[in-house]
Amino acid sequence: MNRRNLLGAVALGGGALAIGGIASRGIVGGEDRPLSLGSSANSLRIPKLYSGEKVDGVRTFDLNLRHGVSRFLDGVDTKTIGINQPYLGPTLEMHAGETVRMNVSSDLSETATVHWHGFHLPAAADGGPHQPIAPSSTWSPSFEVKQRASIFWYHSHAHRRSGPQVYQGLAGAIYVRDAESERLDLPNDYGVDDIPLIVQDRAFNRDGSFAYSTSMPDIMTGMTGETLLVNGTIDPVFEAQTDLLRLRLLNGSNARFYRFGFGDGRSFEQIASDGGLLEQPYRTDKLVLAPGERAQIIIDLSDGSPIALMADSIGGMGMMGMMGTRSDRQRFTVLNISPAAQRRRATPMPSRLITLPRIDPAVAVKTRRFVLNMGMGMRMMRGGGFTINGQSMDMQRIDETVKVGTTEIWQVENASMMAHPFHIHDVQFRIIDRDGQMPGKGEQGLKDTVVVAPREVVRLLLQFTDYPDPQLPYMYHCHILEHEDAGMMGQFLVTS
Ligand SMILES: [Cu+2]
Repeated sequence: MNRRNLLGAVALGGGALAIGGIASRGIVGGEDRPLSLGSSANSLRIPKLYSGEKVDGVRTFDLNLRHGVSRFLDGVDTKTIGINQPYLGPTLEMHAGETVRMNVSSDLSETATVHWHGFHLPAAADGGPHQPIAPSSTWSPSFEVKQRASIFWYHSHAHRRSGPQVYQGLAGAIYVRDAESERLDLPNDYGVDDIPLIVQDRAFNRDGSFAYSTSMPDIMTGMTGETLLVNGTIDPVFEAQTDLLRLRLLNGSNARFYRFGFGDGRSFEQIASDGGLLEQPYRTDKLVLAPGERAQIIIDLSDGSPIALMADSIGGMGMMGMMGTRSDRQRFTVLNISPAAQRRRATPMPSRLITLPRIDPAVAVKTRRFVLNMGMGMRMMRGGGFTINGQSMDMQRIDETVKVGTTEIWQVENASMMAHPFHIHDVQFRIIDRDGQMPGKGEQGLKDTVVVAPREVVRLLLQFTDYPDPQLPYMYHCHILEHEDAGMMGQFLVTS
């Protein structure tokens, strides 16, 4: 931890003491002891920023998957999974153009994987179900960071076990930096005015354990819970030291969709989508993120009043709601923001951010259709109902083969009764249209996960620029993790 972040952490701890007398230990991640988190007004945990070590010019990260114990609720412990810590992992910081090596060791009792969500990399380094990490073994992929600056994330993608492993905590954020974004006058001070928010809903049993369920209704709707964790914090408070605050929102939930907005209805600037900055800030007062999606926003606190980032639970359920057994909470407080009396003054926001290349959909050599469906009745009961183009995931079957160096249109159609976030590995794509209409301004940048509503047709433009491999596939799938685990996933090769 550098000095700046240490000061930030101390300031946060002080804020928490002023508000609720909550113990300030465990605010910055990285400790192995159980975290002391009460049930109200806790300081927001900021994951430790971890930049690895340069070894022979390669930025090297040592990541250890482990079982842990965390205290989210008063008086009871929760068994969790974390990376280098009891729950979740550090925020990995890396730079576009450099080579990284990830030494991922596992002390877990079951096979896991770590997928670098949103990264353009060789299939062998992707961390999908074909790169299992057995207990007591180490997986060490190396790849060049070819991403634009944004928030990405790493999480379990184990075959049929992504849902329970991510639920227990096998996830963390990645900050990719690049020269173009660093030149812009945007809040950029990690833990001070640039904050990752990993938003996850969880259900707990009375003994404190996570209530992860594989009942049919929970698989159909995806696993939801009534308690919101933000970076592993319940009811978090953040004391802002600056007028402008940049929040990097990551929907790390297994299944819940959120519409974010502020309690007082104020507008904010959205500056980035999943894979990078938008061309210009987009002023709005609401923002929808499905599981897997990210966005960055900048909020102006110069009026000094405390505000709350809220999230309404939306979508997804559709007609499935009537089949669910648990009540569904509709509105969550994500983060209480308390501006400090002394704050760094706001500077004007840049009106332009970056320029993205224009790609003409007419250059696409092929259009592929992907029809998402959930079979009903007996087929669903037997667990074979989650399909893409009528087929459930089969590790031995290659569904699509793409030629390297080509541009394609992928047309994703939702034939089911609930919305699905469709995620594609290896590429950052652009949304051409939704039912023939231009996507909203917040979706006109780089994306790797896209919501497809019931009966909607979404067309995506993808460029497959490199990394041919005749054998190892990439995945495409629904990012409701219970749907992915139940088979709503397929595999594509990129070949020369
Ligand atoms: Cu789905």
